[in-house]
Amino acid sequence: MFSFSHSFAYAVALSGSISFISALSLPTRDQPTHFIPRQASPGFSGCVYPSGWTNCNDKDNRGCWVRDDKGFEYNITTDYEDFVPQGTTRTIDLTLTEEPYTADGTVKPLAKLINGKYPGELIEACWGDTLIVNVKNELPTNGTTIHWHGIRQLGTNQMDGVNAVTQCPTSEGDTFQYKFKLTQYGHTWYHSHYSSQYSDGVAAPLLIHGPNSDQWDEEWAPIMVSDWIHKSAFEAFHVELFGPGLPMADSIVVNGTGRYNGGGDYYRNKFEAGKKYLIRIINASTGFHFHFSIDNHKFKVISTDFVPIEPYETRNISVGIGQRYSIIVEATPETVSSNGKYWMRTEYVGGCNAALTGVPPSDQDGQRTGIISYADSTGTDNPTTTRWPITVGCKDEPYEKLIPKVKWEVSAPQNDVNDDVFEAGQDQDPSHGRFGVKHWSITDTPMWLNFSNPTLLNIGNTSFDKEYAVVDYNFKDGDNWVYMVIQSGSLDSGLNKLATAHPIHLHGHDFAILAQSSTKYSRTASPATFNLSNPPRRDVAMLPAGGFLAIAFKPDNPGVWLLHCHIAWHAGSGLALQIIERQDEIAGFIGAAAFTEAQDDCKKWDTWLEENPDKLDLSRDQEDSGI
Ligand SMILES: *[C@@H]1O[C@H](CO)[C@@H](O)[C@H](O)[C@H]1NC(C)=O
Ligand SMILES: *[C@@H]1O[C@H](CO)[C@@H](O)[C@H](O)[C@H]1NC(C)=O
Ligand SMILES: *[C@@H]1O[C@H](CO)[C@@H](O)[C@H](O)[C@H]1NC(C)=O
Ligand SMILES: *[C@@H]1O[C@H](CO)[C@@H](O)[C@H](O)[C@H]1NC(C)=O
Ligand SMILES: *[C@@H]1O[C@H](CO)[C@@H](O)[C@H](O)[C@H]1NC(C)=O
Ligand SMILES: *[C@@H]1O[C@H](CO)[C@@H](O)[C@H](O)[C@H]1NC(C)=O
Ligand SMILES: *[C@@H]1O[C@H](CO)[C@@H](O)[C@H](O)[C@H]1NC(C)=O
Ligand SMILES: *[C@@H]1O[C@H](CO)[C@@H](O)[C@H](O)[C@H]1NC(C)=O
Ligand SMILES: [Cu+2]
Repeated sequence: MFSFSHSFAYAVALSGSISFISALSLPTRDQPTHFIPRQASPGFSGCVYPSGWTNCNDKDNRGCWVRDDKGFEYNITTDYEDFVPQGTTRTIDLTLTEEPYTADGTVKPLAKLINGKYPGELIEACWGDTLIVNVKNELPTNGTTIHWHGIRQLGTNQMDGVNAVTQCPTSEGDTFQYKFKLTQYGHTWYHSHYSSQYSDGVAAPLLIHGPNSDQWDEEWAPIMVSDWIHKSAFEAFHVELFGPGLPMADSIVVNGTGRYNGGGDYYRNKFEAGKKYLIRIINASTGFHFHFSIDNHKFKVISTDFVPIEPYETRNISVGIGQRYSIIVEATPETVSSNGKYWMRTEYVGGCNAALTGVPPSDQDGQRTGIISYADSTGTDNPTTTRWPITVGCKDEPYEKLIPKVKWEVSAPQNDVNDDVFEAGQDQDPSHGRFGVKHWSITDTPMWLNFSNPTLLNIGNTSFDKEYAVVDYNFKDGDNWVYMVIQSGSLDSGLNKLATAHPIHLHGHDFAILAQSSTKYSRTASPATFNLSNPPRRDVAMLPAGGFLAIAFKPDNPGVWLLHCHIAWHAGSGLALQIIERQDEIAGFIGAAAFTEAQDDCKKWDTWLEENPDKLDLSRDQEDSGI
């Protein structure tokens, strides 16, 4: 019988004292490696595992991943929080530049690109790999950091890529090396966490091959969907704070292609009749919730963020910012179109956030953004299909449909949940923020950070600047739970916060959604409604307008972790807090080298600032929280 204490399982035991094994050495087997080719992008040569492990992932068994000669498997039911196969190390070089870019027919003069592309460089890797990513900043007037959205960063808080929290920004001409292990699988995106920078283009997909909860024949590389703004996002953010009105996006861009005032193009891809396609969607928007559908095609949803779920069938999917879904579309339309072509629709939700400018009227009905052509279709004519009768709303997929494959049973919390109720909203008292204008916040004070002073270099502190919005989670039992409630708007009316829906993202953890309600939290009645039995889990969840979100996670990852709204304008305005998890254990957990490196990088940043006052003067140019 195989036992999980086997030496090459990835083991993490974090109760009381920490024993963390970041990169277990390989079993003493032969050196040759095993190779699993997969075809998501042409440049990728496949997965590499130690000799003795064989691929068990084929089109009839997508749930299996690798198997050894004793019959042990890593598969869709393996608890990836505890057991991870031993992959390979991949090194990737990224360069950030500022240059004009045209995604929708109209030039965006100050686009900021990763390796000259938008979406930026696709990083493709495999479950259990270690990534080394060298990020070179050639942006003339901005620092940068890169955040690996949803990646656990277990024991590597300093690699989370949040300036003023885990590091100083990387300055112009400098390179920062990120190194971390991929303990999860699925797809995500990576993006800048420096002010509004990702909204200008510093965002790209990250695909980690692993098992899936249903069968498919062909896989597509991830599709990054986003709103697109022609002017600089830094200018647009100025409008968020000072008006007039709210910042508007110009178009919807599907994997880099969109239409604006008659220019640009639709996203295009092909289906072969009868095949099942694994399609991976990422909402990389700035301010924008969307519904995705393909006319006449049903599909199955198989994952929420990094969490594989029991497949369910639908015709449309509601994707909040930062969220990801994998879907399997069978190329068998319910009604065959006359020319073999079908509209792919990406509709933004009015009332959820600000509207679009410049969308061609013909595209407005259900927002036509892409064309799927069957292999046998001909001609250059557009599809003639009509939209499914769907209604769009500013909310997550139905809670009860999101059933995780690997079950989590949530036990009673270590904290009193009523001590940890946070009000997310727009603070109606301008004196609580900077510049005498209204700000978004989730603690009493809108977040405002000093790029030169990351929290990670302040972990000896007994108190923090209120604008750092630090929340102390000093709960020592990493095997058990802490709960948090996030209320949209005021619960106790102290600050008169305005209620709306927000996509809430937590770093360093997947969280269980104990409740997602559109009514106000009640300290007496709500806890009894919490779902503790394999609730949905992910790393971004919609907080319903006027309602609340109750989440649970295990404090097994000492570090400083951001929790924020993923509407970039709201995070920039201050809707964010940082959880200091097991403060006195962070230094030992991530290791002393992390701190000396962070200090060196801060020196470089400070020196660059001193030497380039004409390029960047933060007393003048910092208008947002910094994240
Ligand atoms: C899948 O993996 C789990 C644990 O990793 C193992 O217990 C189970 O037997 C595997 N399933 C199959 C069909 O081998
Ligand atoms: C970032 O760069 C933009 C130009 O693309 C500039 O307008 C803005 O002031 C810079 N902001 C910061 C904080 O570096
Ligand atoms: C989406 O864009 C990425 C990055 O440019 C590219 O590698 C990938 O192939 C595209 N995916 C699809 C499905 O078109
Ligand atoms: C992305 O998420 C935002 C905010 O939740 C939403 O407004 C927007 O419509 C989403 N975009 C898509 C294409 O689903
Ligand atoms: C999406 O499709 C499902 C299944 O076809 C349907 O029940 C549901 O009402 C649709 N959702 C919306 C928001 O229209
Ligand atoms: C808890 O959530 C899961 C996943 O959505 C669902 O299957 C289950 O029915 C829920 N249980 C209760 C008691 O609501
Ligand atoms: C930001 O932090 C640095 C380093 O701690 C400090 O020298 C500087 O005075 C701070 N700036 C402001 C505006 O507080
Ligand atoms: C940490 O504590 C010192 C000393 O009290 C204080 O000056 C500093 O501002 C604190 N750091 C933060 C990030 O609040
Ligand atoms: Cu928000």
